[in-house]
Amino acid sequence: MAKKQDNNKEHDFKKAPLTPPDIDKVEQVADNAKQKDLEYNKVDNKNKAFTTNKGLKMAEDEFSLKAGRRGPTLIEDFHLREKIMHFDHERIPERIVHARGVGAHGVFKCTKDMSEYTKASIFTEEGKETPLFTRISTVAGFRGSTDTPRDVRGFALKFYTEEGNYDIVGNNMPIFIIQDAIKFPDFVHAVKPEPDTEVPQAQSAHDTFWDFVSRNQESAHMTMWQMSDRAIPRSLRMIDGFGIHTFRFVNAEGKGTFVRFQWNPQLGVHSRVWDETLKVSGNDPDSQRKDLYDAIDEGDYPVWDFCVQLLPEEKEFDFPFDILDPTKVWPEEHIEKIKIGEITLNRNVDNFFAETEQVAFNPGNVIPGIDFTNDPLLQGRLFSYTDTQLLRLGGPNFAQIPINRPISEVHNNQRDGWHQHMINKGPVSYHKSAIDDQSPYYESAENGGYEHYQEKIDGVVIKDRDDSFRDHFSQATAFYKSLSEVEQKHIKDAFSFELSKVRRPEIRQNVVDMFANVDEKLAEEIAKNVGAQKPNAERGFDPVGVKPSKEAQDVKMPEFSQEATIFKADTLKVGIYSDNDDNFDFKGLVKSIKDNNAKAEIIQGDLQDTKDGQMVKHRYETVHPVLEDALIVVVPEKPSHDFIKNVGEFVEETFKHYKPIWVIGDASDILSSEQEKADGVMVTKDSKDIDKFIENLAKQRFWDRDGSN
Ligand code: HDE
Repeated sequence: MAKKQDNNKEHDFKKAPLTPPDIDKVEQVADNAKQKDLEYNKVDNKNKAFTTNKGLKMAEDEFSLKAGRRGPTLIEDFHLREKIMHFDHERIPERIVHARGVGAHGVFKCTKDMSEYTKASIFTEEGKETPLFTRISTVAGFRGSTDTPRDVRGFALKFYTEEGNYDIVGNNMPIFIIQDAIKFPDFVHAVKPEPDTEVPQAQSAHDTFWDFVSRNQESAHMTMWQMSDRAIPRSLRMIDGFGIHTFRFVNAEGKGTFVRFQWNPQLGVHSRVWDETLKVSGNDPDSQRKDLYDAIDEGDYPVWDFCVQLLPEEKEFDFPFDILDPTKVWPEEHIEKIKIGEITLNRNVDNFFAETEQVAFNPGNVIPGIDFTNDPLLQGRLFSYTDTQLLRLGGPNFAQIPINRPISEVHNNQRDGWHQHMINKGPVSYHKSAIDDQSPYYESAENGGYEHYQEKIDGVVIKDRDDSFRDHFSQATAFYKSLSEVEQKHIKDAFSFELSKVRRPEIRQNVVDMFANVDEKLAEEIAKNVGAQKPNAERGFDPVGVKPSKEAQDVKMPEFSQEATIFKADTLKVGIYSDNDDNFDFKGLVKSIKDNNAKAEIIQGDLQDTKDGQMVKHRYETVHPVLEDALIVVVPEKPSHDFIKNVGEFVEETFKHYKPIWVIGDASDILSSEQEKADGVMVTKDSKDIDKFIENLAKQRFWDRDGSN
């Protein structure tokens, strides 16, 4: 008999039943006001009676109401109509950019009191924790596109502070492709699939993108980053985040300080190689969202050091670049980076649509102590995000959606609109009023009311930008020169790949001419690969720009080379390629890998546990070697046909992508003699040499392997 539901019982949302793994997580964030707030909307259908949306219990949900068993369906079937109506409206417009993304909850912990510079409460008390939600995305692809195109990653943060929501809507690269918001639609039209054919999907390797780049030279610096390894991250847990724009900190005395934000992963910044990325895309288009989801689920919470660069207002004009220019970094050589906090992602979403899809970021969401500057790109963004949410989320009340609503109270005279959830009481919805004691009342700045920074502005109304924004090449060159040889080669290869896909030869020529202004040799090598003539920097220089000064070009930015990043074995995945019949001590090997904080995944012909009881994660057919960070081949005494048939591809691919290989047992049929001698390849009789292997794993890539990186 069906269980009876007690409808008279008051629904206590706070005591909504939790499944066992969730209880642990809720415990960890028990002091997290946003998690508690979200509990109010969580629904668990387990052991509940089926109802319509109006709460009517239904006896079944499989047949529409008909006139006769073989007859027509009746319009009075409210249940059918409700269900189909809801289904017909399940989709909302995807984001025009950053459509594909993954969300996670976390916490920001302040590690340094910054009250000298800002009164923003999240930055002024050491040890204070603030709940946050993040969404990490690709830019160009549609919502259903692959996770691993060559693309920038969006990295948006929503801090649920006691003073209201504060958003930093950033990217994994420190600069942007244009300087002025008015160009954004042009850029996006150029990079998205071409409008006549709607191809290519999630790729910049096509004519319109490169045409845009070569006709808009402010894109030079960002394009160099986009062609760098940063655009093909190993994992979303291994990317930086940058606020990009120059913002303003304001302290309790009203003094302003220019500030730029960035957050750096404690796992280091790591990338894939291009050939590997292409294969990952085909083999697991969801690889990066799964990677983040699994890490959080398994308790491997990713952590970022949250840092600022500060610049006193008096020093605004002391640099060879304009500090408001979003196509320029603030090199650490000029302005030091200070760690002020940590971001930890520690909870997955419960529902992708409700949280990740409906979250609405806006760089205009600020709190007292944070203000804007005249960065012309930022100014345009302040308009765009509210506008886009209005369409995407279907009305002006999107701030009431659970993932978007603040943990602080909301009181104002705004009323009505689609999907209004607040039931405001009383007759007053205007200011000023003698009824209700002038409520809601205004709060002074001293008591936490937001007041805009009183910047003095003096200028003529003009459609132009300052000459200080016109040097487009110096930092592009400085970035290139700051990279290692391997990284530089990857940039050359990326340009060559992309331009080879450009059908119009004149665009290829325009691009190499333009990039000869970044580095002549680089441009020449690309030109050779893509059938262009010897590049001509003069021809490729748009005289709207100014030539870089020597001072600007000579700046060093070693902080952006991935050679200088953190290297650890933590959370990296080791594929243990082996045979079902083997008597090997898998248990011991798996344990020692785990003891070093890495992951072990046994790969065999079928999913039967190993003889010593270890779980087999993949079959040879269901995992591609590109999805593992390193390979251990456990060679059995009598290898099966299947083992021999597949081992070649695993070794080849892992070797070709410069990753560690360890053959345990007789390697004569497994490795060529060159492979056996190569860097990062180990052959041993047994699994005792685990320490050496872990060292290799932490190193991740052995670029010297064949000279063809
Ligand atoms: Fe965005 N951007 N953007 N953008 N952006 C959007 O807002 C826009 C820019 C960034 O995970 C849209 O809700 C304009 C810079 C991220 O939900 C839209 C300009 C940076 C996300 C929009 C820029 C970003 C967006 C699309 C030029 C890095 C995803 C859907 C002035 C600092 C947020 C939406 C998420 C999303 C407009 C430039 C980052 C249309 C007009 C610079 C991470 O409002």
